[in-house]
Amino acid sequence: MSGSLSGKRGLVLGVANKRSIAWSIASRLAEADAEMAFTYQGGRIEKGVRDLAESVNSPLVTSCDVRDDADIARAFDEVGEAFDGKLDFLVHSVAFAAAEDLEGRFTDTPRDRFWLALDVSAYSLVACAHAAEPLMRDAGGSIVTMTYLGGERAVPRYNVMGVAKAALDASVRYLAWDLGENDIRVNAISAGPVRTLAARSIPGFGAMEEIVAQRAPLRRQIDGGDVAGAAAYLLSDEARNVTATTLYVDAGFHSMGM
Ligand code: NAD
Ligand code: 0WE
Repeated sequence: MSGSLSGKRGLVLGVANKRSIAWSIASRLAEADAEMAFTYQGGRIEKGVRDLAESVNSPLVTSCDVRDDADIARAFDEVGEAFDGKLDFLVHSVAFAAAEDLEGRFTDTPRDRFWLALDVSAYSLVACAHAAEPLMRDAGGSIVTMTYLGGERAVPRYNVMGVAKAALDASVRYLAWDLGENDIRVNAISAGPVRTLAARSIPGFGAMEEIVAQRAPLRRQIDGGDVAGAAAYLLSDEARNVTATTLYVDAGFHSMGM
């Protein structure tokens, strides 16, 4: 298939397994003939990520812990080498909070785990945008990150992740201003609950999916494919004048007051 993603080169952060939102996006982009490098965190998931990457003929799979500046610099150096110093897009699909902070009370979040959640889930976008800019500067580029309504409104138990998403959302706007002068766009996709492996481990996740299916205007749940379609649009030239925005892929749930 050829289209406005054909021949584009990108980096995808955040594939852990085949259910990851990052993988839903990557497999859709591969169908549109994009070429992608992948980073993963930790040896435990390396084999799985390598197998997935191989299935879309990826030229590069490398580890990257986004808490580590040197690791980010090395990974982006490798990307530059694999893609002749050029990068068209970046998919940032990374978040982490300690499991105990996604239950119970936000009030109980200790200082070190507050900063851990913000480091991995918000600052990492700033660090990656900084590293991507030199590779995107000549031809322009598109950066997409994944956010959630819990950064704008209080969602019980989303807690410190909500605070991290608020920081991520604001970072999107400031990055869009800075990088806009080099024709680099920065946008977020706000997805409703998607049944990824990480999400399934969250107590009460099934109940949240049901609430969305009852209350959202479209009265149904969303899946990784829905998110992938939105990402393909934002990463394509079709979205050439779209930046600093949030595209909701949540069956309309965010619009409701009751
Ligand atoms: P996932 O577990 O598949 O993806 C999260 C990724 O973050 C994993 O690949 C993990 O390896 C990576 N990660 C964690 N700590 C890292 C670190 N220190 N360095 C590098 N990578 C690290 O789960 P997902 O649901 O696909 O989440 C992807 C993104 O989508 C996240 O930003 C999440 O907040 C967002 N999101 C998810 C949902 C949902 O319901 N699943 C809804 C809206 C937004
Ligand atoms: O962003 C998310 C979840 C991201 C996430 C998931 C985990 C599970 C495993 C971050 N950190 C961790 N840490 C782990 O140890 N979502 C939007 C999905 C989600 O998570 C919730 C939600 C929703 C929706 C947690 C509580 C309430 C609602």
